Amino acid sequence: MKLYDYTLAPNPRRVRIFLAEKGIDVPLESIDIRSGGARAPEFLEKNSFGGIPVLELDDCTCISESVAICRYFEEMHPEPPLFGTTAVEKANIEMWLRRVELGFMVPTGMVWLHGNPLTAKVVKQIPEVADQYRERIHRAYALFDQQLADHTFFSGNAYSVVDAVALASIDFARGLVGEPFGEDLEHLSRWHEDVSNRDSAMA
Ligand SMILES: N[C@@H](CCC(=O)N[C@@H](CS)C(=O)NCC(=O)O)C(=O)O
Repeated sequence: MKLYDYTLAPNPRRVRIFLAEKGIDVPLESIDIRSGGARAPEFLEKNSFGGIPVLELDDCTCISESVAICRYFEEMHPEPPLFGTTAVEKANIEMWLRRVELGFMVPTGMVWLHGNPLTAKVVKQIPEVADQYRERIHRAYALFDQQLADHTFFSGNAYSVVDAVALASIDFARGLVGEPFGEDLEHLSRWHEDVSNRDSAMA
């Protein structure tokens, strides 16, 4: 088994954080996405959509999509449960995963593509598109702050896969994309400090 990875990319980091929380060790193989490694014909045989992370099992089955890879490991190693145990917990975690993905990571990706010189060759950049999505990033930050005002973690009072996904996504937005959350968002700041201080954040 191996996980195709790239240290600086946010989506493989989600999986690395998740695995660290579970205490699972998986060999990593780095794919240089900057030189198109995840779009090379031999890599497209592992993931026809391109992109990393990809988990390759010993029988050569390949699983892509960061959250799908996390779900695989949840099934194989149920403890500690990071996708919830009751029907309500599972639904709540799914709800927050979709909110982080669709309400935050999609806008972050659009600002990255349309507003960053590093991606100028990837798309025909439209600065107004970046501006619109930048607003959505900050709207999502405010909603996250509201949720974290009375919850220790994103989906309640236990650490879950949402925290792993949110930390990797938010750190990408704050860092490479250049859209940090404001210091006035005290609950989001408190959560960020807490989850960044866990050993898994270094994964
Ligand atoms: N929805 C996918 C996104 C995968 C993705 O966009 N990966 C980026 C790295 S964070 C990538 O490989 N980019 C290079 C490329 O697509 O060629 C997931 O959650 O795994």
